[in-house]
Amino acid sequence: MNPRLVVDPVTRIEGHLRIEAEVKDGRIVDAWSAGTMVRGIEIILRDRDPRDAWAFTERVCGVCTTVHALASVRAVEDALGIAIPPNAELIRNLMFCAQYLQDHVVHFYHLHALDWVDLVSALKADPAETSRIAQNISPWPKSSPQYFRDLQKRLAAFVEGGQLGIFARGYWGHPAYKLPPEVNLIGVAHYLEALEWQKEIVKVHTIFGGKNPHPNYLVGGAPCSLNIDEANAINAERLAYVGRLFEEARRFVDQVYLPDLLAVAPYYLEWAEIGGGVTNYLCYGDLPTNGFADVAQFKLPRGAVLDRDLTRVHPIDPHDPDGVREAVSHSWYRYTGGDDQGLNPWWGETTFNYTGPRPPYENLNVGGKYSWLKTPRWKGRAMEVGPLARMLVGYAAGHAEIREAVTRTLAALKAPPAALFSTLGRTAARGIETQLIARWAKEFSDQLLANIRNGDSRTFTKEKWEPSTWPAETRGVGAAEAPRGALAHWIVIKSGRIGNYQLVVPTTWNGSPRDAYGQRSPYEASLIGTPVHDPKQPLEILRTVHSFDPCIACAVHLYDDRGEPLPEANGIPVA
Ligand code: NFE
Ligand code: MG
Repeated sequence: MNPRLVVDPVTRIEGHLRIEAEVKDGRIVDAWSAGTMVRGIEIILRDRDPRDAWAFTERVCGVCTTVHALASVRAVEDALGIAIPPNAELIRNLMFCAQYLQDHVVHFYHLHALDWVDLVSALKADPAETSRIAQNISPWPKSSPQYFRDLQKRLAAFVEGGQLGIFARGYWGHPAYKLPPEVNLIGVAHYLEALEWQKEIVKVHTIFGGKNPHPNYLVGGAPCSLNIDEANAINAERLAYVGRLFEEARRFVDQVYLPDLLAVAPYYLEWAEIGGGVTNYLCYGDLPTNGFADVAQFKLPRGAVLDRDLTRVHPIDPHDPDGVREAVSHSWYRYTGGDDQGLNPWWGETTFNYTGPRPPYENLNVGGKYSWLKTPRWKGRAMEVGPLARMLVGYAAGHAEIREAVTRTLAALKAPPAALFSTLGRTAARGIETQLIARWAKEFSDQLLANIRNGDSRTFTKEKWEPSTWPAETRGVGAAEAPRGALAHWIVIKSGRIGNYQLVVPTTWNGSPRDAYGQRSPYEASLIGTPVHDPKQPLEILRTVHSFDPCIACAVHLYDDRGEPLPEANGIPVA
């Protein structure tokens, strides 16, 4: 028998992730996380026009669509010293908020909920009792006994027809599912409603960026014109539409997402003691309100929490060459100066070196290289990034709104702050954050309207647009908070072209393999101690891994049309 439990592919995520775990006496004692798809974006970018980089990097991923474009234009603006007009900042913030609202809601319902909600158990629910519970937790109107009865009939026809489709291989009936049938039925109802709703909020991207996924960006501003009275511009009618989309989003978050989170969590409070993982948390911060240089005015604060000490926030400087470094000791890459040295991304290298087993194989060679993700560290430490990191850093920084939202949620769950350092804490933090984002979106859209009314319709600057005005060599960092966590792009511009370009993305931080010192990254660390009731149905592994919301496409990239890693990429055979 395989000595390790293997989950490959992990589903309900973005990309290709493999988890191997050693289980002893019903608990995980060691774990390995591997991205099984190779990246190439950093190679594709070499020698291109830096003003085009956003269009390539944005296509790393269609899930966190837009954040890589944002990090990219910021990197170029940082390198060239370009300050964007206030309206461009607001438009970018609004696109950011739309992205978070969609991404977090979709994660909760479509990627994570079925780890906690037993779809098949919902068939046993009493529709009248379901309605009573739904009306007790929220004023959301779709809550009549008839509504739930109809839904249950549809679900029953689906299950009896043997056509479970994407739900066919679920672990339905697993004893770790604890919700009463009625709460399961509410979960199924909102799964379907969220699917409908999420296609609305992304229209914000089509208004400001022309399309979704992958809306347009612009070095120096935002690629749209503002004019209240002009039919082809962002006019009063479109701005009112944006306002309505955000209002509906706020209602959905306040009346569906958060009540569901608070209704489900009490059945799973043991998960507030499972899945903590590493003890350090990092945020670059985002949602600037006075230019990206004025970090103190960010809505999402920058900083690090170390050793879970919430009394202190440590400063983070993305420009510090000794801050973020990436090594490839256990990654299928090669560094010219040795794989164990951490390289700051400005000097980063992307050279493939596949030494892994050929399929079919039983196990990864975890003593050697075993992932396409590199291993980033901040001053040598493994850092968790994401909603939990943002809420912890905001809380520790004394950010009033974050503190209030975190405290209120903990009080509702009767849980101490230490409960945050867990699988449940990660999932709760994402919900808390979504609620804050929904409020801030309104502030940004009001501010944009006020600016236009006051006669400011500028959305971009042409300053430093011409490469003839650029220095012969310059470097920059574009830092951002993607939904899954701290994201930054490092760029070196030489003679008007990209000399080097490196992305260090949230899932690289969280899902990376061990470093040269054997320190585990967040996924691997968080799985230790996780119970596994039945190795054939590792539901518990999914709970913890999904709580991070993995996106492996962001973290690695590129396959050829037969599914083989590109053999001659970078001029070096990969095997
Ligand atoms: Ni493809 Fe991504 C986010 C980024 S993840 S989803 O959020 O950046 O690592
Ligand atoms: Mg990279």
